[in-house]
Amino acid sequence: MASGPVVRAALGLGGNIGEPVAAMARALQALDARADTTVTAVSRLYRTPPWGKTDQAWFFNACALVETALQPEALLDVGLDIERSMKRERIERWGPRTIDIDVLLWGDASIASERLTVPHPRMTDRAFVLKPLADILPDGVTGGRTVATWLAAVDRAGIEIADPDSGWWRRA
Ligand code: A4P
Ligand code: MG
Repeated sequence: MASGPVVRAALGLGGNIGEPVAAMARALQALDARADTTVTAVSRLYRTPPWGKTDQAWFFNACALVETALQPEALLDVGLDIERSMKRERIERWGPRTIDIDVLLWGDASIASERLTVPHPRMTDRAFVLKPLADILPDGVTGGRTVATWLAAVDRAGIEIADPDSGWWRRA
């Protein structure tokens, strides 16, 4: 697998069917267990109203920072493998899912390939991404503004803290 210098990347995790918290925890544990990737920070755990397609269950969401030697597409593939191993069913866009792992940021890189767009193009519109990301990277800059600034500009209505302990993912 292609690897190089260690870069800090930000990931967004979410899910709303089955046992999403256990799935997110196992995903982070699996990433942290890899020789090429270390989980360095995890947000609190949130419950969030569904965005986009609103007639579905509430989600659990969280964000994590990793230090990784994986190139961006390799990191995407690792996330997709983890999603697949948890039997996520890809039925409809923005629809229900066991677990979704998005690559939000990979260092300062801007990437627009067929399979990967980084920074994630919709992250700055989404409170369910920005709220947890602000726990761990409030001063991170994307699109010319900090995460905290983007967060202040979006509708945060309904978002709740489901677990205030950022160690939730080691216990689940
Ligand atoms: N892809 C391209 N760029 C990326 C990236 N930066 N990170 C490609 C991850 N994947 C990326 O992904 C389809 C393909 O996008 C991947 O195979 C990869 O090659 P997907 O997750 O199945 O796409 P999607 O879900 O159809 O669309 P999108 O916009 O990625 O949806 P999201 O962002 O996954 O959002 N409401 C709440 N409250 N909480 C949520 O977590 N999630 C969604 C889905 C909708 N509403 C939600 C939540
Ligand atoms: Mg996605």
